[in-house]
Amino acid sequence: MAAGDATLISADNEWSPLRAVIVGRAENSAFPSEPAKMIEATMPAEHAANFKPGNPFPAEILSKAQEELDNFAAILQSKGIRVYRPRKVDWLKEGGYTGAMPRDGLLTVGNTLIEAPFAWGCRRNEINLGYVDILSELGASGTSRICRAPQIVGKDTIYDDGKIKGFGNGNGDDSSHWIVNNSRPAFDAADFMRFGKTIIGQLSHVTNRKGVDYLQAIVPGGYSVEILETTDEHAMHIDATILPLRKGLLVYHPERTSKAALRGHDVFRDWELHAYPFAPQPREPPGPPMFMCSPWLLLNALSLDENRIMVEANDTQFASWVTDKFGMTPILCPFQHVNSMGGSFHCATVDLVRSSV
Ligand code: DAV
Repeated sequence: MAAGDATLISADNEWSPLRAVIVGRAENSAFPSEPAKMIEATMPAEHAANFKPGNPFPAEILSKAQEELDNFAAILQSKGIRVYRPRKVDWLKEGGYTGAMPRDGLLTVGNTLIEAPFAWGCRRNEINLGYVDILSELGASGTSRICRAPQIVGKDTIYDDGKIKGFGNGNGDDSSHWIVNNSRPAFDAADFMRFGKTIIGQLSHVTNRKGVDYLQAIVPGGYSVEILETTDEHAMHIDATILPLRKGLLVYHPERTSKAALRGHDVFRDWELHAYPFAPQPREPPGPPMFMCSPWLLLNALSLDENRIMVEANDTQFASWVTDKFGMTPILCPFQHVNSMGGSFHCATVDLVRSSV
């Protein structure tokens, strides 16, 4: 590469030193509106009534979440990480959800940034509305590749006949477990993580078999996509199920996957695999409600490198555990209003460059 020709997209894993990242923004976000069966399958039952068209998140949550995101972005910048922010969009007016959760819509694999073919209709335009400036800047470098999501031609039939008939291991007859059918490729990028040349993902209520096949077809040569067996009947995003802390060391949610399932993948053959040993406690009021997530969101940490991870300021038990057991250095950062909107540090970011070590 010529001197000065910066690498704008290059990430092969989740733990090498983070050099460039997208950090989301919260303004004007609204509860996503999708068919009731999708909301019932994926969202906490006590908050289901909020998921209707034209319903903004409470103003105080949005303003505090925006402060948290800005503060988080400033922390990353202070550590020498290049931070990109999406456009401010009126998601309420657009009938969309948010600009705070870019991880769901964009997946970096090597030098390629892949736009997710969202299952959710309300998110179909999210990347177009919020991220085109970033995509055109990154795509102009000549050293990277941007793959936009395929157009849906004609009527979207992804919800036709989708229903839960019973839950198996998620690897059998796809359509029997999930709200979405297999009529077109669908995935959320947050259902996948990079482990070198192996991408580990899961089938879920937003990721179908055709989505996995499509991803395999467009990743750069030499990368392969493997599906982890999970037992999460509400599955939507793998990033509160597994958390790699560094090369060779992974923490997992013991009710959603198992050491045996992980060991089934060659990439984990020599890894230390640790079930997180405590039941995460729900946050108590006066903290904001977790409208969209379980307390296991504490596993949704973001690694800055093989020692440092961003952890929500309330998750002190988790922070002590990774410090005492693994010698990690957690960076505690307030993020509970972002959590309230559906994700934590991993969800709210897209790694663009992680330097190889
Ligand atoms: O445990 O509620 C959160 C994943 C968010 N992307 C959970 C999964």
